[in-house]
Amino acid sequence: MTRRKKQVVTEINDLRDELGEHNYRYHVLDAPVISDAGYDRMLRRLEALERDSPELVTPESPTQRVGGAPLERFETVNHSVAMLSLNNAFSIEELSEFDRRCREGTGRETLVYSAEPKLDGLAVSLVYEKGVLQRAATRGDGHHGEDVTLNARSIRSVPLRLLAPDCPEVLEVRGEVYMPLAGFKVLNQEQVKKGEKPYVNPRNAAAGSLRQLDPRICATRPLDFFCYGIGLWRGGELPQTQITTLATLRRFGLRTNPLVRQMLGIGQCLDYYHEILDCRQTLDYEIDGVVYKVNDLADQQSLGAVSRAPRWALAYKFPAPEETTIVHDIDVQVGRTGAITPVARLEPVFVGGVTVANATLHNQAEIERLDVRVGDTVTVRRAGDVIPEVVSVVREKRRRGARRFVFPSECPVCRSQVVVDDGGIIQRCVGGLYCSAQVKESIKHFASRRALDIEGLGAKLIEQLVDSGRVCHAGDLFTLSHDELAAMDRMGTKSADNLLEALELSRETTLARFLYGLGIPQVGEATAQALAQYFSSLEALVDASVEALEVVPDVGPVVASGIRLFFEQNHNREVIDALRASGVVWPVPEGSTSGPVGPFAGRTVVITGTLSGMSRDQARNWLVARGAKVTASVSARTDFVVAGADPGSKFDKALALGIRVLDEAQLRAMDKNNGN
Ligand code: JCF
Repeated sequence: MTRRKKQVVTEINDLRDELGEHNYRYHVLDAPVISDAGYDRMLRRLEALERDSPELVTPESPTQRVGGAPLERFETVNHSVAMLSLNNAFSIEELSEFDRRCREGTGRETLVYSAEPKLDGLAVSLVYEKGVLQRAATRGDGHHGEDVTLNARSIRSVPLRLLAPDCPEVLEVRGEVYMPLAGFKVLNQEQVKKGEKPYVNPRNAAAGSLRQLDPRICATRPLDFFCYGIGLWRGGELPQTQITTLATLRRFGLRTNPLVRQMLGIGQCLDYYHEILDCRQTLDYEIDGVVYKVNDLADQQSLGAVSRAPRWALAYKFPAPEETTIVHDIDVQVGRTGAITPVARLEPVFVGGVTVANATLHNQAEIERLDVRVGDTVTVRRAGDVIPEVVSVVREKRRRGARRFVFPSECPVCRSQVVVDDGGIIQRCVGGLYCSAQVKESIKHFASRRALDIEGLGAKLIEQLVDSGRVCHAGDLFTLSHDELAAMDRMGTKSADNLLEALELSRETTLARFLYGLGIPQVGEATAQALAQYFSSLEALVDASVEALEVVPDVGPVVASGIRLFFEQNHNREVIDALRASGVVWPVPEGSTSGPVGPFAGRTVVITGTLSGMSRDQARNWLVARGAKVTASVSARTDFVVAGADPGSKFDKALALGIRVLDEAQLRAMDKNNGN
């Protein structure tokens, strides 16, 4: 290398280090030591040097934040450690209950918690290898998210390269991408100026920006990032508490929320909640509560997680915002299980960041309790992702002529009788599959994302298919022809093609998804998962006695009888038979799957090569007994591959797809570590 070139290399490296340092000072420490203009000058100098020596450009150079051609779609990525969401609490009672469970679970008299504001943004995972950002992904369903690397790279507070030389070999950081309020205002002004629709709230704006396929558009959006924890940590020593984890991440150059505090006991947690509630208006971002976490990571491990949320963390939500508006009408909706819900049709009102035109009145008893009448002025409340509800009537504003609502004695859709159910609370149509409203709702549920995930089968199409008599139950979906679909309203050859392809794809499912999709009363996702794990086949489940069902975790006598009753109905069995006859399949694990939901619950695993400690069959049974699904081939849905000696093409495929590969020792370590 010439002396000149050496000088260039040195200057480039120095500039990158300095720019990295200033970026850190600006975004993480909030204590810049140079002006924006000074920063820009250095960046332009670096750009000039790189232009003259393009061979010296690296992806993590500060000049490389924005780039790449627009994508056609986002690739799917697997989260090798599931990205969990948080359980919510809305009252002191629920908060104390959380504390009690955590103390009981850990055997400690008083617990240390971390506390932080709960941002209203989007959870994102960032993977760093040897300190360099490799991948950014959205949470998605917790197991599979979308690859948004190019967009995340344009967020200035996301470091392309970590600062500390002692960062682990592989580090997966988790945090929240959000849009600061000031930036949100400016963005919406620009949207309006361009004749485009403004975003409803900062959360939607952040989500809409991160989901832009053209990285240059996302780069113009004012996004920011706070990290709140780690997913994967390979190599080096793991921090021992949540607080030290955040301090360590901050040292690595990642942005953490300056309002994070350590709390001793639930009393201090409650004080913190009030402090944050009081200073909420002064923050430059939207929050909807505070998050508490058991501070000790070993305690977190021993508490574990239930279905989609950890037992060691809690979001204590702020009271939901309320507004007043007018009830123009009250009518009823018939749900999937026949439950008839009265709904207030409102003068549209902006509450909790969205416009609300309908609010639930829950049931007849609630209408009586509120004494709500058509024409009344009412208070409505919208809590985050919860359905808006009518809270109270403003009695002073009641006008003469306000009309009482008469609850229908027959189903407004199928004219079947309405009976009172569930301890006299819920009104239910007894029409069952005779009621087209129930049929439509159950098909919507069957096709939904967490069930069979049939893309493109929307509510409008389902309505047409049922109303025309062509589809009477989910099993009929798979008998639809191209011409039949293309002839429906708002459909054409192309959308018919797409839907047929989606139907084809959805046929290969899992037993858990299938069971969830059937809409058995009281069987949600977690219970469906537990049932699928316990019973090796659908046949075994269909024939299971109430006693056998009650052995499954979280299945009590009521749920067990509900499941039994469901499978005793001939029409339900017919639908199941029709579905199986039309080729709906799922992988059947070999050997027994009986046993508790294990450390590998929900993971899809592939085995390749010769293992030393156990045979392939033993390994398969070992994994299945711990809750894993063992499949034969590697796909985007594979969570990890276990590789022994002389691995085959599955190994290469895993590498090509970026899927994690474990050896036996790592597998056993993961088992000990409860799947992490
Ligand atoms: O601020 C948040 N929205 C937030 C979400 C903060 C956290 O500490 C979280 C979270 C989701 C999951 N922690 C987990 C485990």
